[in-house]
Amino acid sequence: MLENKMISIITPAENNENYINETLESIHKQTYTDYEVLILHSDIDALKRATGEKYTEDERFKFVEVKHDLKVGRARNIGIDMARGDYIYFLDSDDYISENMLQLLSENIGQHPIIRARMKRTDFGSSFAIIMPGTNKVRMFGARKYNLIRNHSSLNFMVSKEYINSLGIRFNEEVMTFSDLTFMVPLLESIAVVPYVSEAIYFRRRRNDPINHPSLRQLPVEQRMPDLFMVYNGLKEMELSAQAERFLDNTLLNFYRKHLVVKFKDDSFIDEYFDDLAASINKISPESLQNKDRVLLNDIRAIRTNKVGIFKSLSNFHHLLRDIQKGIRTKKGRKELIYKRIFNKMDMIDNLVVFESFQGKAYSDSPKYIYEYMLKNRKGHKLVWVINKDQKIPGRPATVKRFSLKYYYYIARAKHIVSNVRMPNSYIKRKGQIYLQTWHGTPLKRLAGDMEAVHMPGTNAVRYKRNFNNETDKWDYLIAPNAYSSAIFKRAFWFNNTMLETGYPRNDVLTNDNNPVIIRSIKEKLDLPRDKKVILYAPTWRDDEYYKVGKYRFTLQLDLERLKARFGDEYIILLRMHYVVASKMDLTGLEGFAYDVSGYDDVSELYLISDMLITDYSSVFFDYANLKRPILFFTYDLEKYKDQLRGFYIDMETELPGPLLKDNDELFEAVENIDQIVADYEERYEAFYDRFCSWDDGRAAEKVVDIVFDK
Ligand code: C2G
Repeated sequence: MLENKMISIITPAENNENYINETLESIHKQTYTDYEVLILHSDIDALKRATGEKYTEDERFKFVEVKHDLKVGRARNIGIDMARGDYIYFLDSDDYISENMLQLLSENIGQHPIIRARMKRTDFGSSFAIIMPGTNKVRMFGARKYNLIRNHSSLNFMVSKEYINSLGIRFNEEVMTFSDLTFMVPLLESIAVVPYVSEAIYFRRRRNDPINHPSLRQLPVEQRMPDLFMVYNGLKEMELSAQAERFLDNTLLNFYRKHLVVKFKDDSFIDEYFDDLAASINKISPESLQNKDRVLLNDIRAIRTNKVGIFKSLSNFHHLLRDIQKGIRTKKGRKELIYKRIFNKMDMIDNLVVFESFQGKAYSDSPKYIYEYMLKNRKGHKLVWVINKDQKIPGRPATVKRFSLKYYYYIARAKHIVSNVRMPNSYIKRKGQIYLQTWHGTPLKRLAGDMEAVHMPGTNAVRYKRNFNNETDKWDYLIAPNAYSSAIFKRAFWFNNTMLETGYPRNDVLTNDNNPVIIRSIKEKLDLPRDKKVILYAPTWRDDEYYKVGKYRFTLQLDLERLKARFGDEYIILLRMHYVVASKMDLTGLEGFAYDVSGYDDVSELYLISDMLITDYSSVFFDYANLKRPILFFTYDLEKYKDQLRGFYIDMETELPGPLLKDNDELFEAVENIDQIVADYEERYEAFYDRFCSWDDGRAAEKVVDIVFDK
C-alpha cells in the first residue's frame, strides 16, 4: 500500500458534458481517497453547473480552465504540469472505473514506476460498475508489454510523476489522434516489466453518436491518417527495441488494412495520399513483414518501388476479387455483384423513375401520390414500381420485386429514385442520380441522430447511426410535412440538401377526396357495412418486441369482445397494424364488427372512411388531424415507451388533440362520451391543426413534382 502517496487523475472533459457526472461519481466512490482530479474544460462555470455541488465543494476536484480547441495531448500535458500527486492516472471523461481501482493500483505498484488495470468496453452507464472479486492476481507484462496499449491509448495506466519527469516525456500536442503513442512508446521503452491487475476495471464507454459527437477513434480516416503518419514517422526516428518496432509497424499495417485499403477503392484517394503512405511504409522494418500474407506484401512492394500504376491495378483487382468472394456465396450477393460491377457501369436513363413505398410492401404513401400526379402530368417519363406482391397499379407501370435482379437493374439506371423509407445499405448512389426521400410521418418518437439508445434487434446505436447517416447523405430532396418536422429532420437526419416544405403528397386526398361518393366507394371496395360508424385502430410498433430483424410482434391490448358488446350496434372497428408487425390476429366471433385492414395498402383511404381514430405513438394522428375528426390515444404503455424505448419530441400530456387513455375502461368511456371529448379538446385541436396540418392544402404532389422533375 502506498503510504501518503497522492494520485493525480487527469481528465480532459471538453465535449463530454453529458457523461462527466458518471465519471466523477466513480472517482468519488473510490475506496482509496488520497487523490486529486484535474478536470480540464474551456467553460468551467458551465461545467460546474452541470456537475453540481458535490464535486465543486470537494477540493480534491479541481476544475482547470483551458482553451476551447485544445487537442487532448495538450490538455493532458497541462494536467501533468499542474499535478501535485506522486502518481498520474489517465481517465477519460466519458468512462468510469470500479470502486477499488485506485486502491488496487496503489497496493500493487510497489517499486514499479507504472501499473495498469483491466479494461472493458461498455454501452451502459456506471450502475453496471461491478467489481470482480477474487481475481486480484497481478500479472507481469515483459515481452508483451506493448499489448497493454489498447486502441493506441494511455488510459488506465498509472505512472510515477517523478519517473515521467526524469524521462522528460510529454504528449505530442499537434495531432488530434494517436498522440498517446508519443507518450507511451518512450515510456514503455524505458521499462522492463509492467504489472497488471485484473480485479480493478476501467469501463470504456462506446460512444453512440459517431456523427455529431464522435470519439477520436470514430473520426474520419482522412483526419486520422496524417496523424498516424506523423506520429509513426517521428517515433521511428528513435532508437527502438525490436518489440517497439513491431508494435509500431503493426499499428501502421493494421490501419492500412482496416481503413486505407477500403478508401483506396477510389483511385483519386490513391493519388492524393500515395506519397505520404510510401514515406511511412518505407520505414517498416523487414522483420515486421515476416509471416504477412501475399496480398499485403504485393501492395507493400508496389508502394516501396513507387509504382503508383501497379499499385492502382492491384488495388482495383483486389477489390474486384473481394467483391466476387463476398458476392459469390449467396444469391443476393451475386445480384449485388452484377449490380455494382455491371449495371452501375451502364448509362443512367434520364426519364426513368423508380418508386418504392415501405420496402416494396405496398402501393401507398407519398410515392403513390407523386406517381399518380406524374402519370397524368409528366407523360414523357418511364415509371417503375418496386412491389413485392401481385398488384394492379394504375397506368400499368413495370413492376419489380425488391432485391430481384431487375430491381438492381432499375435502381442502377434510373435517373430518379423516389422512396419513403431507407434504401438498402448496398444501394450505391450514382453521380448525377437524384434521390427524392419522402419520409413517412411527422416524428413523435425520436428519430435517428436524436436517439440516445437503440433497442432494435441486430444493431447498436453506433452502427444504426452510421448506416442511417450513410443513407441520408444520399438524399437530394426530403419532404417536410410541417415546419416542426423540417427542423427535426435537418438535425436528426444530418440533412443539408433541399428540404421541400410542401406538406405531404399522401395527405392531398384528405383535402381533395373528403366527400361521400369517394368514401362510399372505398367502403364498398372493403366490403364494409354502410349503416355503421367506423373506428380505426392504428397503433405503432414496439422496438423491443420482435420475432427477428424486421419482424415485430404486437399483442393486442384492446378488448374487442367487450368493445363489440358495448358498441357493436353503432360502430365497426378497423384494425390496422403497422407494416413491420408480423403477428396475425384471430378475429373469430367478431365477424361483422372487427376487420383486419393491415394488408390494405393505403392508410390515407382508411382515414377518409373512419369517423374516429384510436392510436398510440404512431405518426398517423398528425395526418388524420387534417380531417378534424376525433382522436383517442390508447397509451397503456406510455411510461415504458416514452422513457425506455424512444423518448418523444412533444409533450403527450399537454399537446395532443385528444385524451391519453391507459386502459380499456378509460377508452370505452371516451368512446361513449365522444361528443364531450370533442368539445373539451376543441381549442387544443385547433392549435394542433395549425402547427402540424396547415401546409397540407391538397397540392403537395404537384409542388414536389414541379421542383424535382422537368416539365
Ligand atoms: N402506418 C400505418 N398503419 C399503422 C401505423 C403506421 O399505415 N398502424 C403508416 C402511416 O403512414 C404512418 C407510417 O406508417 O404515418 C409510419 O408509422 P409510425 O407508426 O409513425 O412509425 P414509424 O414507421 O416508426 O415512423 O417520422 C416518422 C417516424 O419515423 C415514425
